[in-house]
Amino acid sequence: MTDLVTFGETMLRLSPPRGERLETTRDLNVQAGGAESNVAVGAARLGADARWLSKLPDSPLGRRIVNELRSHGVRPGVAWADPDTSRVGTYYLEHGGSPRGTNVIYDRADAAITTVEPDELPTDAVEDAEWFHTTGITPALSEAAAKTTTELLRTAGDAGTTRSFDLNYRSKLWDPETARAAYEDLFEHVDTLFVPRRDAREVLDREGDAVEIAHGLATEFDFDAVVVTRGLDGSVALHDGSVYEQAVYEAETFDAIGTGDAFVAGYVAERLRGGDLPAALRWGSATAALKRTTDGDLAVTTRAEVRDVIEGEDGIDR
Ligand code: KDG
Repeated sequence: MTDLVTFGETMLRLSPPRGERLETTRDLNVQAGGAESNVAVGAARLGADARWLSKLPDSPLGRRIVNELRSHGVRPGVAWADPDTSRVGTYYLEHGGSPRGTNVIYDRADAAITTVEPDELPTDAVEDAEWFHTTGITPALSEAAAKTTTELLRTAGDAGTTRSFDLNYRSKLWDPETARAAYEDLFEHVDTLFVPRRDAREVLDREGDAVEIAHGLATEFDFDAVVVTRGLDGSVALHDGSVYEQAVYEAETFDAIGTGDAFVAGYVAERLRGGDLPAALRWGSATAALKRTTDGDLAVTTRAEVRDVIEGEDGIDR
């Protein structure tokens, strides 16, 4: 049995050296990036048997993505598309050039995944998994991707696979009203919801603090667990009527992209090992802290490093 299956688009992430502008740089660093594969890599690095399902052109660029994910232990389940009629999505990341510190430019319209159909994917992997994870990015990509997301969540539910969904609202892909309607249709197929507090307020139209938001969502949509992330204010989870809080572990932020995915990876990896909610929050928070210290979307960590963060072993190894 597979521990974890994720589904979603993985892009090539292209970034100029720090401080250089896209307009003028001569160099672009190439990495794989996509919320769902970021989770698969993070969890695989922490010992989970992780698969990731997607659709890519059968081209050097598509294979480039698969090779990178494989190198971290993720088993790909890819529908290969005709390279003459399909493309890889890309995203450009400038460090600098924006008061927020980073600037993301998507070039992903009509990427191969926008035509994905469930019967092109190894859906038996979802039935055979303990946990299935996807995010609110995938249904924003196209009608076909949205339908496939619903179908895979339904398949997972029928098979008794635990299903988690990270809201991951992306304002460059759709507007809050359209997103909210799509999310709410999917919620009946979700057991664990991860939602950033800001998205809960601005997209799901929720009021109050994180605990009130979690209670409201759990009551309305019957989630088994709701995890509200609050950036540097830590996270709050509601499960079986109990509320758990977790602070962030201090870390110098080198690259914040992928931090939320690292949190999910640590959380899910610990739940898969039988950890309780507080332990899962600790693993999520520690994996996220480690991710922030490194370049790239991926949480390239080890179990020992995560444990050291949790246990406060933050000295320098010499
Ligand atoms: O969570 C990180 C993602 O934002 C990044 O990997 C790119 O998947 C991505 C997206 O669609 O924004």
